[in-house]
Amino acid sequence: MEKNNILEQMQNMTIDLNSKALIEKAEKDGVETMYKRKLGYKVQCGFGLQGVCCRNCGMGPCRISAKTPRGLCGADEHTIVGRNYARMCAGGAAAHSDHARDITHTLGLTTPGGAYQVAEPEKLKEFAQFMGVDPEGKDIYELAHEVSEVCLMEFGKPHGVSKLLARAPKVRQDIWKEYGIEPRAIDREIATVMHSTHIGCCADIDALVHMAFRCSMADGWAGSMIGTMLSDILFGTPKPVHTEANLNVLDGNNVNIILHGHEPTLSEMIVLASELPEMQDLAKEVGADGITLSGICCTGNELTMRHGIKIAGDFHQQELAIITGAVEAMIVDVQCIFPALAEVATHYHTKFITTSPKAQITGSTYMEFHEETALEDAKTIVREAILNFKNRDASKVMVPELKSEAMVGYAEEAIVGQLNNVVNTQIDDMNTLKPLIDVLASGVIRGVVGVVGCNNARTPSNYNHLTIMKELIKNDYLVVTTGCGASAAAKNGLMLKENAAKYAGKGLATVCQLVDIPPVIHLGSCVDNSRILNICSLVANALDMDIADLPVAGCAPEWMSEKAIAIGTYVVGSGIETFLGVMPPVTGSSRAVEILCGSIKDKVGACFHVNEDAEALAQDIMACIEAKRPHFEELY
Ligand code: XCC
Ligand code: SF4
Repeated sequence: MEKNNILEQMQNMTIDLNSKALIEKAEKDGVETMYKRKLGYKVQCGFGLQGVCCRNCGMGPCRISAKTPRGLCGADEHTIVGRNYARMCAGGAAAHSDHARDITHTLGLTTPGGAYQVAEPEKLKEFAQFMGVDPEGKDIYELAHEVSEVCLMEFGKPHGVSKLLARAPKVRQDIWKEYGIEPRAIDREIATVMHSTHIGCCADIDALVHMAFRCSMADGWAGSMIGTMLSDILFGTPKPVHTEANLNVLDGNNVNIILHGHEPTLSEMIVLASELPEMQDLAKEVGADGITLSGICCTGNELTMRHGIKIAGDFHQQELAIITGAVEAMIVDVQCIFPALAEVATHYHTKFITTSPKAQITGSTYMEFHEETALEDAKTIVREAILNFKNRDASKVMVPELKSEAMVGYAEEAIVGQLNNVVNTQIDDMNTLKPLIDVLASGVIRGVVGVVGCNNARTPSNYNHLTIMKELIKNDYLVVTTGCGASAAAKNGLMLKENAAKYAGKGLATVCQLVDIPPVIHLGSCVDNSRILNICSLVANALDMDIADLPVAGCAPEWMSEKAIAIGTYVVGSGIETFLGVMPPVTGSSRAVEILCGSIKDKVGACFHVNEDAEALAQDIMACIEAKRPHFEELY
């Protein structure tokens, strides 16, 4: 292949101009990136793509084809696809929930004046009450520890179903009961899927899908919901705040520290540590002007939501960030971290620092982080980063030109409150929700769409996200977003009220001006998709409706992780029609496709819709919401 041709092909795999510039730099520097590796994967495995490869036992791998329609044990394509799909849901639920478990333990470690404190005592009291813990007369830290214990039980309690289901409208709870997908203890649902998908267990596609739903429900309506709630209690409920996004946020004269991964327990401590005078002084001593923190992936989302910390980039920009040559340290915890970062970092001075026993990576600098010694650990890590500044090689530095401004930090309270012209109101009655409901019911805003999730190398990075978001807001659909979708929106100016007139339709643009919100609203990390469940529940409860009656939809235009599949599944399970821009590996089973994209709707009131053409997917979403509107308006 001609050299220029290779470069062009790689650059065509992203629409981000900073990324294109850095892909070129990577070529010059002789560094391999995901974009280069993708070229080597011209043809992907057809069995894998269709989900019909089984390696659940040592007699396999068995692969279903016309000539071999059954595995050695006799499993057919429906069984194999169903088992693989259920295992993806279990993987995703495990990741989100294990993250939530760590946050829950951290709440148990809070002390007055300690590294971890209770930032939102009122929210804690309210949540305690909801979880059946009486806050009356208790010291706030005593209460925090008690709530921590009660929440930990949600992971492994021997009896009963998730307590958080009670947040949903009663009709919805009845639907779950009827279909039998009320999740029991989180760990139990995950273990049950792993057990049932072992060789010689479940071999019925309906039962496998059912199990996948129940497990995913444990993610959305237990793990993720606890994760978000306790993160707010520990670190503060996000409030609207200004930030900047894309790799130009790296500062040429500062020590650049990028935080990448997911759990705020680590990143919040790095923020604290880096603000200490001793660290600022040390940065000056080594010749820098100061310290710039920025984030990638959901750690970036958590930090920007709570502190306005700048968003360096998304999942597909993690290697490129190091290739700028301007990063002293990339500090990671868990999830979505390319192992490739270790190799990329060897070409530059960047320290690639892993911190979690759950995500150790060969070739990284491993500095284990413990919540018990959080601030000390964070200081050690930040010091390591600062001292690395002297190793920066100016001849290798190229910080690309572009960044965008954005308003972020819209928790449930902020969205509802902003529409009500009061930030951080208590969302407890019809009055507070009325403005939101009114603009929806009148049709000034046609509907609300959660456009969320990852970047996937099977589509040009960011293309599907932006195409769909722009089309939706142009037609007066309000977009809420989390995860790497949120980064895409922030990088491209969609999170600015000032741009509403340019991108949004007349109705939405007017609302944006009136109540001071951007047309695309940053709702947080992927765990924070539970905020979407909360808002939908609040609105449905206020109107005495089911979530499935609301003019809302979910969309994951570039999903790639197992977490995203679990999210999609619990969103469907919650009665929200869900649109995917990338086909999940289920096409090998006609039955699986039939159920997931069709008959599951009879059980839960919604299903999956897949269209790999982003423009067409946007049209599908709008058509689906429009079809819901008459019924919604009638009920209203
Ligand atoms: Fe990971 Fe959460 Fe996906 Fe981004 S969106 S690639 S899961 S960081 Ni969550
Ligand atoms: Fe093959 Fe059955 Fe073993 Fe899967 S479980 S690898 S289909 S024999």
